[in-house]
Amino acid sequence: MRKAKLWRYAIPMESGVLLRDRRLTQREGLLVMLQQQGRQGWGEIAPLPGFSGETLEQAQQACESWLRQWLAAQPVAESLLPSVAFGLSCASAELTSQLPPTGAWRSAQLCYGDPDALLLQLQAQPSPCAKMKVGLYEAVRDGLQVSLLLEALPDLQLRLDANRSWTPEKAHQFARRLTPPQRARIAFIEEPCRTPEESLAFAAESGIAIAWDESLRQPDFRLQAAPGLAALVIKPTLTGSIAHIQQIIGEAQRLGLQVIISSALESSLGLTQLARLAHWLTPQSPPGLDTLTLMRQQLVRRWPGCALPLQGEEAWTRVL
Ligand code: OSB
Ligand code: MG
Repeated sequence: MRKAKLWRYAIPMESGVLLRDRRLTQREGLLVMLQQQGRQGWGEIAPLPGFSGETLEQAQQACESWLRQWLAAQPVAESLLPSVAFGLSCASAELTSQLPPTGAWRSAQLCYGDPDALLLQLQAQPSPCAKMKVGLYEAVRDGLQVSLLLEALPDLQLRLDANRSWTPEKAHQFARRLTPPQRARIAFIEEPCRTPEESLAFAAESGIAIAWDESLRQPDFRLQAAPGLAALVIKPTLTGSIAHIQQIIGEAQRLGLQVIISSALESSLGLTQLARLAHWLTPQSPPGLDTLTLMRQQLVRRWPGCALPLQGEEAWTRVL
């Protein structure tokens, strides 16, 4: 006997969460629950505005039609919409116990707020791993800040993310503030320049390793090793099912690339599932999931140690 439920949720965000150019006041998405033979599987389907190709309405339609076929025990293909394929694959993987319970609960810590408090927090960790957004202010200032952080924490693993914001000149100004040993200590910088070609040229010139994030979702993208390319940052909500993610990770590993599982601002439900996925599929790489503090509530399940209140079911809208 199969049963399914589908709800819409909305979670208030901390004020001032900026996403590309828009302010995100609440995070909206769908919660799906599958039931079979006394077992339950949950999934979160949350297209990210400005990043996902699909809207929440389109995701809901696709999800409803998938669920109807599943309920009728008909063979049903993965949705072509990445957020739908991902959420439904999580719910299915929980039903079959394919998704292990243990999570990679230690993420790369996002650097924001008071720099002194940040230093203290990172110093208290056994093998600190941090991620800093760059390209929002002057490139020279970014360079100085990265240099300070690396000097203050000799065993810091540091990741940077420029979200394609630098011209080749800006990228060069940034790198000039760092000595060669400091450059070598940067694990990678995500998408330093506006095109993959410029980013690869920057890696070659600066000796700073790079990672693909946005480039992975370009229609003409082909996965290839390249000098200076160290890692892929995969956001499953923007990518597809667990099986699809496994396939990309396999290809990346054959090419010698590191893979980082990362958040697309999922709720605590999606984030805990991503942490479990990371523990299972990329155990060597701390995932990029430090985004729960941008929200005011948790959903369905708590992130270990997080004190934010859990949103109750009464706040959800049942749609199936
Ligand atoms: O810039 O990589 C980004 C989250 C949502 C949308 C875009 C981005 C992010 C993150 C997630 O940075 C956190 C991480 O990757 O560590
Ligand atoms: Mg990124």
